[in-house]
Amino acid sequence: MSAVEKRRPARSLALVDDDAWWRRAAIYQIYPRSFNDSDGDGIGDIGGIIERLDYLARLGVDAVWLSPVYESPQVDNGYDISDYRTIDPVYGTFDTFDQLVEAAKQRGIRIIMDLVVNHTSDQHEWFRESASSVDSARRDWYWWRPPRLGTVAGESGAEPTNWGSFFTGPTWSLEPVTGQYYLHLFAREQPDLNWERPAVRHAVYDMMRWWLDRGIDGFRMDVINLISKDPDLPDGIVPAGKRHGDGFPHYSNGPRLHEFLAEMRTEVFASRSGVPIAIGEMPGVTLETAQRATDPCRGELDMVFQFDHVETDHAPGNKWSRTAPDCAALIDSLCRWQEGLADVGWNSLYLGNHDQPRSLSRFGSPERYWYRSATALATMIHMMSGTPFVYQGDELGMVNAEFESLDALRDVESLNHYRALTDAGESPGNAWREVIGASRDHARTPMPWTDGESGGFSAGTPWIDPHPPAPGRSADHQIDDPGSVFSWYRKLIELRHVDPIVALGRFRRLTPSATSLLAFGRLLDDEMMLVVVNLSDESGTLEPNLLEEKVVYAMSLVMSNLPQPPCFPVGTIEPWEASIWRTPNT
Ligand code: ISL
Repeated sequence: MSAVEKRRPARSLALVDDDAWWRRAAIYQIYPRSFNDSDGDGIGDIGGIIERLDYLARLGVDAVWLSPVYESPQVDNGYDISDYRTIDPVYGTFDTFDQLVEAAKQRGIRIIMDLVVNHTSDQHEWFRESASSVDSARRDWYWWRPPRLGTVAGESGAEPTNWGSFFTGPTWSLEPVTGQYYLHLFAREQPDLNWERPAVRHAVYDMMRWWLDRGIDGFRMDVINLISKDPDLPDGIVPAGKRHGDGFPHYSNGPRLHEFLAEMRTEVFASRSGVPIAIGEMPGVTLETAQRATDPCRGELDMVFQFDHVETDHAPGNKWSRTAPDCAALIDSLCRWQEGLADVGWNSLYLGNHDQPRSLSRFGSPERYWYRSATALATMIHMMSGTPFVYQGDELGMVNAEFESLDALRDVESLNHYRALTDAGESPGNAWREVIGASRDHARTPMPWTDGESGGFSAGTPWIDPHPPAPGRSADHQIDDPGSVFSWYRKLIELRHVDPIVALGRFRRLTPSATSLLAFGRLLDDEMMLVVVNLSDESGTLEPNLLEEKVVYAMSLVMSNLPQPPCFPVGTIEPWEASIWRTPNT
């Protein structure tokens, strides 16, 4: 292989420079409830985010994705919205929200809202009206069905389909006023909107335009690949030993998904200056669907969140059945997406979010190699092709919490799952072990701004127990320490901004599959960046024939996470070593 390949002109540079600001960007996810509390009620809020904007500016991120702050009964911490055009009082008011947008803009940070439109809260006026009568003008805004033929409403098996919900139990609940069932793929308080109805879609587009007019820069769209369902709603296959059928093939990536996304693009995004970003969360998405959805020529989304790589440490389709971490599988999965979206589409790059246990606890080695494994994982993600996302606290090397009992958990998914297990006869001990292995609450403990019990998060009692980090690892210790995890993230983000190869270079894997030692190149014109990461507690060897010898030995070191930086990229690679190399700039 020639050392420095000519980059295929797959991407339009004009697009990169003007409209597609996000190709050069790093995006920070804030889970507002756990970020910073400004009013002492124990719950993070918008005022608290404003107080920490300088921290985000220091980190250097270009945009913030804000998990939902809309009015909500908070059954699923805001992913159950009762009014899309109101800020929940727990988080603030429109005044504080507008201040946030303005203060962020002054620091060059854009605000991206979470858009949860596969479902609403059951307290949303649309649903209340829909539920009130079979003749309601909004009846068909949601999915209503009578009991299954030959059954009586309320008896077991009367649900219109046999599907199991994401949050345990059936996806249908009986509504007593009309005696019919409504569909909810998540909690019973999260009824699914019926996107088959044009009025629903246009109400959503109208709301999205309204938000963009307020000065936000785009949306992260919750489970957007679930909005088109097979209207026949067929039963799913019941896996051995399970109570419910698998409805996923019938309610995900449905027949009208691409049509709806394209319509949304035209109705909401086209002709907007500043070009807002459209990021689709798509559990279970295939590479092929992601290519179609993010092909710029088709005009749907800018990027999707796929889940393959974060499913490498559990049984297929069952997050509760954890398997040993396998960094070789993690690497192979990420590389498959790098190669799969190399010519068409764009990757979003992440290891953690508010639904995943802490990535450092899953894939790193926080006991033995806390700093090195945190920085190695970050290096792999940030130097790949795509837009990197930093989940709050990952830049501080946060790890899973040490919850001791069920009372400490808050998440509806964890609590429902525990109840289902014990109802089915599982011992409390076994149920606890299963739940705690994968609980989303691990990622939802408060940000540790300072040392000490509540970590400077709140003057009151935090809504969920804090998990104080080891001494020296809170934000105030890390921000000015050039050898901290925070500073490493800051440098990675800076590198993306200053060196076009990070945003635009073509990805090329250089090491074979099935190993946790990864070397890859990023190629642009006649230049190359070389990234080496060893995701293992064992040292490894990188053979000099990785590239042409004269190239390997001419490369200069850009960053290394070792106290004694290496002279060459090849040879012995230390446990969790990460290094970035560059052909000399010409
Ligand atoms: O969290 C998961 C598994 O533990 C995922 O299956 C998750 O439910 C899925 O990725 C969809 O997540 C999104 O929609 C949910 C919400 O609870 C999540 O917080 C959100 O990210 C329903 O709105």
